[in-house]
Amino acid sequence: MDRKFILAVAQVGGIQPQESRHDVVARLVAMLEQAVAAGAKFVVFPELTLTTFFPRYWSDKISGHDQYFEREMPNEAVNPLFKAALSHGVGFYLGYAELTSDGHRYNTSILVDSTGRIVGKYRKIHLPGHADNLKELKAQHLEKRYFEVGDLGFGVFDVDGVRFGMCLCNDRRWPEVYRMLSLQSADVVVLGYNTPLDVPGWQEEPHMKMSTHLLSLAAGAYQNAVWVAAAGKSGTEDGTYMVGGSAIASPAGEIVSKVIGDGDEVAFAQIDLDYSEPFRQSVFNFAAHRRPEHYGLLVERVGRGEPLPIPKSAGLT
Ligand code: CDV
Repeated sequence: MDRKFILAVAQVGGIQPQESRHDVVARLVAMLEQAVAAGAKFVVFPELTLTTFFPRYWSDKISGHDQYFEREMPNEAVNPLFKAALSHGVGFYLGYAELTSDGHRYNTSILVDSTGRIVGKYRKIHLPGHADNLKELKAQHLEKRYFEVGDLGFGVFDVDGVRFGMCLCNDRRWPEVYRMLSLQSADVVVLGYNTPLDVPGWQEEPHMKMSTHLLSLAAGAYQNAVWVAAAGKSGTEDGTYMVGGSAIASPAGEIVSKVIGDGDEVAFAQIDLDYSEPFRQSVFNFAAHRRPEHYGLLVERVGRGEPLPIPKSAGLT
């Protein structure tokens, strides 16, 4: 890819539990072709793209939803997407549920380059929701039950000459994620998401679900001088509304492109990797201004705790 290229985010409208992967993949291919027609070189698809957002359903056995997991990637159902991308010479990001040959379940995403090779893999680290059965609720959020915490860390990968970092959904709300990726010189952070309007234990005004989503993308982009592109599932899935707003944020912290609806829709932005440079040379010149010797608490402490002791040299009694 050149220093300037067109990036697309392909939002996927609600997928019902009975919909087949073949039908979903046909929708993805149609959007990939729209993106190609607009000149895109890379397309971002959502988290758990291939099926309905199954962590809303309880199962007594962890394996009770294994029909929603992929045992290999690519596979017969997803091949048309790989083939279409290869024939057009575009790369893509895809999220899916992964069941490994030794029985581990992860919420996973991959990066595929323009030659159809999988060049990057990420397993979701910030798993939201709960593991217990809140059976009074129609839609639960059981990611903590069905997935293990990812074991691959936050990697940055070369895709056709551009450094891509990736994460998944809830990760986008955590500043540590973007900083981990930007310290490895990521140029673009891509992510997929599923954000139900109602999440057990998460009280927010409905409109805040959209504004906190966009705020997270813009803040991550600005504070790390990276481009951030996010594609969601949206619309109604089995009676549960999923927030849309698939968007691209620039290193200036602006949302420069965003879908307008909550169905299948592609949004585009002209990415200029050189646009990050003035930010990287000035206010966010990490090498010049970061002070890791004062950030120890970030890795020592997980939850909120007591204030740190004030050094004696402050002269306070
Ligand atoms: N799939 C997600 O990770 N969703 C979370 C919330 C809504 C549970 C999110 O941060 O969007």
